Amino acid sequence: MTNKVALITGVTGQDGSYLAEFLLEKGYEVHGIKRRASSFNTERIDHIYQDLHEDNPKFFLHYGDLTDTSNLTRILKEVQPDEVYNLGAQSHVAVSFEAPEYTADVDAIGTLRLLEAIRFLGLEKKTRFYQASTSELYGEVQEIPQKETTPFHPRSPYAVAKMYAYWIVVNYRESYGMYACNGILFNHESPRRGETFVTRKITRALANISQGLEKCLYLGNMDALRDWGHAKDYVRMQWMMLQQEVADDFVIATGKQISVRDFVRLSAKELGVELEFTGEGLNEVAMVAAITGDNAKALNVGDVIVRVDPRYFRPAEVETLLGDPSKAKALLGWQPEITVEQMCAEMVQNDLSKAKQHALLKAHGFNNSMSVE
Ligand code: NDP
Ligand code: GDR
Repeated sequence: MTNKVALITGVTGQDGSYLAEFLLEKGYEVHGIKRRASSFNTERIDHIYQDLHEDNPKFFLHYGDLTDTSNLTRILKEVQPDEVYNLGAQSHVAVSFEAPEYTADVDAIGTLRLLEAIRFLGLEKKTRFYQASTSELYGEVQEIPQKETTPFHPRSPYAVAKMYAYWIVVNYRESYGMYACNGILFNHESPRRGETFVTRKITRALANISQGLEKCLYLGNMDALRDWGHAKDYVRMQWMMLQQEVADDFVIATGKQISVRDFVRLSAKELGVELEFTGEGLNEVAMVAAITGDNAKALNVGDVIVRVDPRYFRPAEVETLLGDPSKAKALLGWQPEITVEQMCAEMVQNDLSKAKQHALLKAHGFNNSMSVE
């Protein structure tokens, strides 16, 4: 057990919630920054919430925002963390084309704000810093597979902002001797993945369709290839990176890739549905070819349940990503433990159980909507 103190930005997100759990289990005192919102936004961490009136609480939440320098400085001064994990971000690539300036403010300058606050407070020799860098930096890939030395070519405002963050972390390490690391993480998912990222969109929609709650899933580029791992494996690595003697940057990936189309296929299979893909480009559809289990009660052979909608194509696409995690394996002994098939099954089962609950409520006349009288 440790008595270290950690501060996590983005604690309410997918990775933040798993990392907070992981650090609490290791005995850390964990502080997280959450944003003020008009409705509850702590669903992913409610199960680890601790009533501050109880003895010896270890988990604390602070209101804050990566766009607010004085707020970040005050929190850092109060918390005096041994480790900062900067996971907070406007993390949606497609949304970054709609809100490029905000994305740059949060993802690029937000990182600078934190580093500067650490320096300003004289914490640069005490506080270790983890930056959530991304495989999106590779964008238009220059080499397959991608490793730490592969040149960057970002393809979205999100990726360009993250590129600034990457280099400012390297710069603060080189300029001020700060212990600051970039984890260049490839896509990682889980049942806690945000509902508009493609994997969760697929598992959630297919589960709903299997229960008759939705009719059709609309997707963009199904040819895109990604190296998908499980968030639990990846947050473990975030911590490992900060426990080394010398700060360094690491690619974290599984070394395997599949297409969005294959992820659709895998998800359907987990529901007991075989799909046949026909047509090309915008006319491509996926049709139920066979039903092998008893989960897809609402479906019939011949139903078209996936179509293409051009709204989900991006102005510039990242077609293929495949990571080479050899450095992390050799220097840190890290190895992913969960395969994409296991992860997909876990996500589908989680969404299926939610869909079944909704279907049951609906069948008994309850309205699931959140309307407030
Ligand atoms: P999520 O989108 O699930 O979580 C993002 C978190 O950042 C949320 O807690 C969100 O708060 C918070 N946030 C957003 N804007 C601000 C802001 N202005 N100030 C403070 N906090 C903010 O992302 P993930 O957990 O999936 O990813 C974690 C980090 O890792 C991100 O930086 C992402 O870019 C990066 N990354 C993710 C990968 C992945 O595949 N998951 C791969 C590589 C990098 P709220 O809940 O209020 O929205
Ligand atoms: P990505 O993840 O852009 O890789 O960024 P996302 O799941 O959004 O897209 C993956 C690929 O699927 C294609 N796609 C669709 N994507 C979405 N969201 N919705 C669709 O309907 C759809 N149809 C096809 C996309 O075009 C893309 O090629 C994620 C985020 O977590 C980033 O924060 C992180 O840095 C990177 O992973 C690594």
